[in-house]
Amino acid sequence: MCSKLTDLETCMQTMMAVFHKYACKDKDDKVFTLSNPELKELLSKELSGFVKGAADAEAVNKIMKKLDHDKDGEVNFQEFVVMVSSICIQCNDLLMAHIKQRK
Ligand SMILES: [Ca+2]
Ligand SMILES: [Ca+2]
Repeated sequence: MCSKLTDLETCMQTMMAVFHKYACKDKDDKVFTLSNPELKELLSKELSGFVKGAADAEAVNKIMKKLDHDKDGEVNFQEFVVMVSSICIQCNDLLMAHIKQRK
């Protein structure tokens, strides 16, 4: 990586680092994808403020089903990025609505 990263590059690097930190938690060979328990741990430790039911097993099962587009029972990086992007878009929508209300 370059020596001086921009804010957005740092953000992208962090997204990769967070994904891989949790993707290799299970003691199996699926180190590049999130299993249900890995996703649950990631959500509860990294996104509990933004995702309702991040620590709730049933809610995580629903989230897992929604994210798992290729139906392999795991969340790959592409599926993870879709989730983070969707949450980011929703947060931006809320921010814009808040700004408009204050005008
Ligand atoms: Ca894994
Ligand atoms: Ca998948």
